[in-house]
Amino acid sequence: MTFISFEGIDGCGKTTQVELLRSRLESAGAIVIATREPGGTALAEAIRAHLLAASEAVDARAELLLFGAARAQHTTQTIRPALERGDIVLCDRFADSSLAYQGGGLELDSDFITRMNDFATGGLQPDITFLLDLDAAEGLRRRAIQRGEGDRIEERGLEFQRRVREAYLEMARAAPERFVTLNAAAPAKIVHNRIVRALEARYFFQFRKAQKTNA
Ligand code: Z5A
Repeated sequence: MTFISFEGIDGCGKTTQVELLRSRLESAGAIVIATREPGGTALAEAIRAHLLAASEAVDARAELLLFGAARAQHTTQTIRPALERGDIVLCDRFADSSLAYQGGGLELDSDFITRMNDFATGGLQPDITFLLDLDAAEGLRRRAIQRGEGDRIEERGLEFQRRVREAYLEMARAAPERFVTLNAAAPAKIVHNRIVRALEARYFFQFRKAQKTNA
């Protein structure tokens, strides 16, 4: 079973790294499911659309519970079946995002969020989590270049993003056996190579052939 999650503040490069790793793994012959949170099923994608573009003020507890609902559906419908088939699952955000954003950013009770996550996932945890650590201002700058206008959560601003980053760093310090923290300010190719090396060191994936091809 191999469940790999990618975490970090907005604009840290998760999506870029998921795609690079997917392509690397597939060229080495693996069957890979790349998915995301909130999302990964029709219902969870619908929740995502409401969460990121709600036209009314969203209560913080309602927001947390909607992320939890999307996670429960995603875990049951997409992630667990893929892991049971023996596929490698790459997930762009998972339960840690609620602890970082709704816990660290919105300052909701992190013990409750942990219980909600356990309830939503049935206790499923990634085997390894790559934390792409980036300065909050740089993350917002990248997102502004990319899309021009931010979504509802991005618009919470710099101080919010800083609290989110700190919450991630604290989680990574508390669980070094699961988290690999990488400097996301490095060029994308270098970050990717560090991810591949960390996976080789922990899982002995057969990347060598693909690495030679792509070098
Ligand atoms: N959220 C939450 O609050 N609670 C939860 O429980 C969950 C989520 C699950 C949507 O997530 C929102 O939901 C998010 C957290 C909240 N907050 N917001 N908004 P999302 O993952 O879909 O949104 P995001 O964090 O903003 O991700 P993103 O837009 O997909 O960005 P990214 O994946 O981190 O980065 P990227 O798209 O790969 O790259 C961003 C830009 O930087 C792009 O132009 C790249 O070309 C560039 N880039 C990438 N890597 C590099 C490097 N290494 N150097 C320079 N430039 C780079």
